[in-house]
Amino acid sequence: MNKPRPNTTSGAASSPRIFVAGHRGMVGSAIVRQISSAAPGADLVLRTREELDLTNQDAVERFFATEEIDQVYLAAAKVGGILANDTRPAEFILQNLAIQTNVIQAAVKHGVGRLLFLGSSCIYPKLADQPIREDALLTGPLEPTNEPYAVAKIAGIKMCESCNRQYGTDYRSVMPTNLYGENDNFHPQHSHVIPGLIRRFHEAREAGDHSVTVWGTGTPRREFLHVDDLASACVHVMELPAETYRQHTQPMLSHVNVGTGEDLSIRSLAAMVAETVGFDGAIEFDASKPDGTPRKVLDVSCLHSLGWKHRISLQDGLRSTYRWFLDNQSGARGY
Ligand code: GFB
Repeated sequence: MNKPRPNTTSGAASSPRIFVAGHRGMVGSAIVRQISSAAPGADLVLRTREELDLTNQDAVERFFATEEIDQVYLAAAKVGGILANDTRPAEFILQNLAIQTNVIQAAVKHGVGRLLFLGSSCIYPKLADQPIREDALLTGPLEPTNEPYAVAKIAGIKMCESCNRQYGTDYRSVMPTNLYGENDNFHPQHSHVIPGLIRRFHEAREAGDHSVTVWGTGTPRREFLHVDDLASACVHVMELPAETYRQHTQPMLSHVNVGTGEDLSIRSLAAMVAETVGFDGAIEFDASKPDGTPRKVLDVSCLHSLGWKHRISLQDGLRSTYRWFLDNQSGARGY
């Protein structure tokens, strides 16, 4: 099964052949930018959804049988904000389970030694102790608005751990906090909170509206990480020597949190977005919309001990994301 193959982009005699699954999404495209800037000659294998449907088991099997892949970044996923998760639960659990099962199974079968699975901080119990440590996984009930998505992501972690235990693979998992940045989805209903608010405040300013309505009570607290920071963390974790990664994790608990370790209320976030966009009207809250989990901030001490820390402040990240939105508005997803 496992052919000896190069496993890192740095220092290897020959460079590994790297498949970034989901390279047109916000996370996958940031990983491609990160790898390409660190190693301009990197051997990247990229497929659009039209070229390779990851929910199609036969197609995925044929792809791995012919492409001789050494490393996989598994960033392809069905994602969305609180309302999308709450109203389309079947799509979130079915598509995510299909994508990750097909890719992980074919990767094992065709000797991919190293794979990085991207999960989400919503895998943790709704009322987990804060900041949330990796070992809070499976210690309590999940947040109902995104339980199907979270169950799929938990299954992905367990698939990687199980393959490592049974087949000796080196499959790792990162659990990012709430993400934002360039290439995000700006759909008014299905997006996450930052792109949703950037669009709403921007359109209100353009229209000369006197107020903007934000979903929920404004009291939930969230932690936000810029996607370029996430991509840098993903490459960092992927390239760690196997022994270092193993020493910081355990066979049955092999995922690592990725975040800033800092959170703020949605009310404060809305004020920051309004300022970034230049909207100076009133901010109102619609408590009939779901709040979701009351607080979600990650304990990032494991990641720090592995030698990685975030660089982009929320203020800078909001500014650059708004600039990207202005430059790409008509082509942005969700328009
Ligand atoms: O970003 P968001 O959908 O992520 O919502 P979750 C975060 C908070 O912002 C919630 C509030 O309390 C929302 O009620 N909010 C306020 C808004 N205005 C808006 C808006 O215009 N759009 C959105 N989307 N929210 C998701 C999960 O939950 O987090 C996913 O559903 C995933 O599964 C993702 O894990 C990271 O943290 O609530």
